[in-house]
Amino acid sequence: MTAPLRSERDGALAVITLDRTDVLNAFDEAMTAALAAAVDGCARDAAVRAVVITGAGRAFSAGQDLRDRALMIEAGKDPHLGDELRRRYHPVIARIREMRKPVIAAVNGVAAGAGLGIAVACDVRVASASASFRAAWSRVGLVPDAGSAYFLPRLVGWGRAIDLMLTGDAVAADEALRIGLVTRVWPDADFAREWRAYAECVADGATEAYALTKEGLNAAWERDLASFLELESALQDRAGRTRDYAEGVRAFLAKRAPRFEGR
Ligand code: T3D
Repeated sequence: MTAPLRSERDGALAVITLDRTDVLNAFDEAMTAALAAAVDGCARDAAVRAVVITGAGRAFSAGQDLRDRALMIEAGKDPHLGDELRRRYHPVIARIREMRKPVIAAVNGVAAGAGLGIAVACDVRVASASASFRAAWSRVGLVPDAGSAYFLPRLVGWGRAIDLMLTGDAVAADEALRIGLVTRVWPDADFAREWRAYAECVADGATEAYALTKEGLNAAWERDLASFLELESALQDRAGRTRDYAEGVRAFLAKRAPRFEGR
């Protein structure tokens, strides 16, 4: 049996490539387990300072493998989808959000259903010109899952999110850029080179400050202003004690590029 994904290290950058191309990288049991393990491995490996999730072939991911679900339905089994989410998808979402390093979704093609859910849980989304995004759940009679109803309205606004969720219409890359669903779009031919250059730049950054940035952004969604400002002070206290801060200030005054170590 071939592995459902590849996990590779290139210096400080880890790249996880979803790889079930015959089903547009749809998630089966093995692939969600492998993704959770790969994300965990990146979180634990101190040498990794940024993570990219992308897809092999022409898709990022078409979401849950519906062939598996068809088998369950035909067999008359209760699919217990809530349990499936708790067991297979939610740990991946939580690990991406809790990871103390930036996670970039390099969306190379269609991202549908839980594939969209994984993409919107990442810190940054960049897309190839032929990528598209589809809140596919309504078309198979499900509710948006894999955290998408939490993240999508925060990225594109409530009105547009519910429109996408009700219709399941595809959003093309240029439209995704316009509405803030992605932040960069590159031509297909340049995509792999461009996302790698972008991600390497992030991997060379002040990793500990990025971790604290994520902590602040995660908390900002839930806190009132007063408690957020208190948290911000605590985070900046910690950032101010890093070697990277000292290096950043020295580099600025010496008029040179900083050499961050990530701590
Ligand atoms: O169940 C739970 O655990 C709960 C969690 C649910 C999370 C979810 O993700 S639910 C939503 C599941 N995903 C979808 O509903 C999307 C289904 N796919 C599509 O709508 C279309 O395939 C796309 C819009 C993504 C792409 O369309 P297109 O025309 O470019 O490609 P295609 O011809 O439809 O697909 C190519 C092949 O991939 C095809 O197989 P074949 O005919 O060549 O043998 C197709 O069946 C297969 N494929 C695509 N998506 C899935 C899939 N096979 C299994 N599962 C899929 N999700």
